[in-house]
Amino acid sequence: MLNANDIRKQFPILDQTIYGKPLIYLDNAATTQKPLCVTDCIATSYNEINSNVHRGIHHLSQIATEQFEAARGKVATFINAQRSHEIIFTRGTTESINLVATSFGNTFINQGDEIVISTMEHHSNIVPWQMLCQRTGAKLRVVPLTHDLRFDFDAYKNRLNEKTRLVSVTHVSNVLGTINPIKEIIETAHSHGIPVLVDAAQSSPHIKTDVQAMDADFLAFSGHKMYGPTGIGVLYGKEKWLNAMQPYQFGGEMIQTVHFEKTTFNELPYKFEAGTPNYIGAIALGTAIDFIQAIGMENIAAHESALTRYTVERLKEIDNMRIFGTPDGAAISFLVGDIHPADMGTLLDRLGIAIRTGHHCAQPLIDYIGIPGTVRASFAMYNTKEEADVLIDGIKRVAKMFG
Ligand code: 7TS
Repeated sequence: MLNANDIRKQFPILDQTIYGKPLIYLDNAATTQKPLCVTDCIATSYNEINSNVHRGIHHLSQIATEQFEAARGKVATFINAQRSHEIIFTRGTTESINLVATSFGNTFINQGDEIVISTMEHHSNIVPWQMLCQRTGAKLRVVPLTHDLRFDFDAYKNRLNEKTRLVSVTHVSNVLGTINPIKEIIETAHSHGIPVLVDAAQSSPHIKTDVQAMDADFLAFSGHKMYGPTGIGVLYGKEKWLNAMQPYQFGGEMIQTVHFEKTTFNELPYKFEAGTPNYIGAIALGTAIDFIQAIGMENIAAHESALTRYTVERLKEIDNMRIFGTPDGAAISFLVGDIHPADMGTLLDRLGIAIRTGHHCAQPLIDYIGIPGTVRASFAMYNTKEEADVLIDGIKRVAKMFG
């Protein structure tokens, strides 16, 4: 088991007051705070080894390149990828999904083809496919949810047919905290010969990611949601798909030879990394992964699940509490009576409690449930039971104000 109070010492931002109250940071699904080792790594990298990667013959460029490629290796180990050239550095989950929508889309999607997503997707796993469908005349098919807001597996099976070219689903819902049966989802798609993209933005910080065990064809996640810096993320893709796909962006580094008559493209992973990459971000993401590994993913998952279960039980003490779905990840969405989520959020903020309100970039899900939005508390490894208690007291106070 991990000691959250010890871990907090690595996160100086948590040690502050907001409106005179100790900060209770429960907006980790949006972004996590960064430990000192990550911010130190960023400063040290800029102060000591900064130099553009893959182009310099000089010493610093070689060190920067080595560290950048070592970070790629750490990511590969972290998600158990077979080959480190299956790791593409991107800006984050959003760019990773856009990359696949563009490159896989341009290569494999034609009029009449179908792409399957679910009702609980984040906008960044909806809109890129919607735009691809508009461009190509393909069709977006959406898997509904069961009455308890879980992925409807029977409906999913019915959505798959000979026209389906890709399934793209989230592993963990950013709104409901539901963990989807990703292995079974992939197995079912594969039995029809359909590849699957996994949106791991909300799972990579919380549960062990193993692309080989789940047999994912693509997997996307963001560094900033797992204690790493902003502006760096990952697309994992099976070599066979990445090799077959057209490049995403064009420019330096992604080419092999350029002549005005003809250009040839670089090998993986560089084919998909046009321009100067965020190599310092990647190096610091590697440090964030070291940090996570030192604490242990199993310990993190156990701590966050216990905290989520405890908070759900305590939330149930509150009159007119509605908890949406089954929060088995590290996020809980709720409403109290008819208190608007924005009012709840504003008043909790005055108590130093940072939570998220609204549609959480999953508007179709919120419409599906038929509510104006939710209040969402989401946990990280540094959150404590005491903080959950402060949240509960805060909600009770707000509820009392609204009578
Ligand atoms: N997919 C899921 C499941 C997400 O939760 C998010 C961000 C994204 C994709 C996009 O990630 P990005 O790093 O590219 O922006 N989710 C949230 C959230 O729940 N609140 O703020 C951002």
